[in-house]
Amino acid sequence: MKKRGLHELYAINAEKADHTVFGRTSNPLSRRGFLSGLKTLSVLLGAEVVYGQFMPAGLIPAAFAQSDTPFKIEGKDGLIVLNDRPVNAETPAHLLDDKVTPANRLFVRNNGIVPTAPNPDTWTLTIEGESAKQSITFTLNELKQRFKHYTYQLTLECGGNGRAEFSPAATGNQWTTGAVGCPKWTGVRLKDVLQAVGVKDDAVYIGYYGNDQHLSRTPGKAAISRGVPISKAMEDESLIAWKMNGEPLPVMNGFPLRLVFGGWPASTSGKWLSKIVIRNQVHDGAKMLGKAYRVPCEPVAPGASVPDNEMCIIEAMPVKSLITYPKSGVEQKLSKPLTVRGHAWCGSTNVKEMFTSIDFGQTWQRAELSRPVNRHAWQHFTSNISFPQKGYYEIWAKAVDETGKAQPMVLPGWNPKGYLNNACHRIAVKVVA
Ligand SMILES: Nc1nc2c(c(=O)[nH]1)N[C@H]1C(S)=C(S)[C@@H](COP(=O)(O)O)O[C@H]1N2
Ligand SMILES: [Mo]
Repeated sequence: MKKRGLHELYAINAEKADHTVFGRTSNPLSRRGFLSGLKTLSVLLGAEVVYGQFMPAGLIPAAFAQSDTPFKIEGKDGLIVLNDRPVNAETPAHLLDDKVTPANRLFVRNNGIVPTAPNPDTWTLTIEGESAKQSITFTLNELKQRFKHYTYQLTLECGGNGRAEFSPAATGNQWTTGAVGCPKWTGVRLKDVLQAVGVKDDAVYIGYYGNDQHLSRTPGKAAISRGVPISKAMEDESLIAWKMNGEPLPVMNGFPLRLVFGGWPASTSGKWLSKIVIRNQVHDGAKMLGKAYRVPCEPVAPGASVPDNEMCIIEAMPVKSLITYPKSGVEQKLSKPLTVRGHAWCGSTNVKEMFTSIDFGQTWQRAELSRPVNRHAWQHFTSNISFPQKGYYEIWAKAVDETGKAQPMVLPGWNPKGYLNNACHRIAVKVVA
């Protein structure tokens, strides 16, 4: 018999999964069924679900939502591997607790075959394209010597982070919450380099090429070649980086050179960077077209088939947050308040307010929120939480951006490839006497 994961069961039919797994039913006519299901759930959790009457049906309790299988990738610690061909691995929420994400805790998302032993001494970066005034090839040393260095803390989040929860399920890596991180990056400004080469007036986009191979190993075929509009390329914080947290980039994260566009889908941040093209049209490289990194321009019904010409390229990532302490499933003494903490970010603006809830979103308590160290860096929150009685709780976290947009509590707009899930993060807490 094929073993099915909890997410898969819930993705196929959430209500049925509720019934199968917990004996819960959301049919209002059988409220008793729901309540007896809650009892089963409480037995499994080992505690009463205190606000159980508010708990949405068809919701996987956070206590069971994150798997914890350890696996080792060179230079990474505690990441959960979702795929080994190509290598893709995410970081459990409680291992993202650092304000600055250490290299060994930054997720890995590869579309092709990682270059073996890239040589920084012979590495070059070429800038060309129909909207470049000339073509220039820089060695790594020339780049470092010719342009001023800058360091920024920049948030990288894969456009598919959170995909695992979409229903109907979307194909691709089943990221839960861990395809995000915010290390410190050092490099030169992309705009300084582009301006040194010369940008024609008709430039609209840049595209990147990296030295990884397509999975088919077809020579000259890119695994991925994406980019950003020229306005994003010209931001001060858009970097060509060779360092992460003061050290050379890990091979898995693009050694020796990569782009970093904070706040935008990380697929724009080309790794093993060898060429940048300045385009007079929207870049049309691998994974720019069709359904890749695009969402329906207008909302669609879950499961709808959407023609390619009604799909729009994802730009800034939406407002989002993550609880990084405590680890989901923690036991907490009733007599002690719990200080939860985590990070919040938004691809286009800053996060303005942060809230937590212990009653499945019935009421919200304001959290303390720090300012970002620079644009496109994540912010940090803390919230002191007291519980009214012992039992099972979920702590939900909700960020609101400067335009007033808040994270949704349920899944946001379904889309064919499962991008942009910024639903509230939640953790399980068992309060004991
Ligand atoms: N050359 C190259 N650049 C790439 C990719 C890739 O496969 N090849 N993956 C992209 C995607 S989809 C993401 S989410 C980020 C992941 O960056 P990380 O592996 O350093 O976390 O790199 C982007 N840059
Ligand atoms: Mo990605």
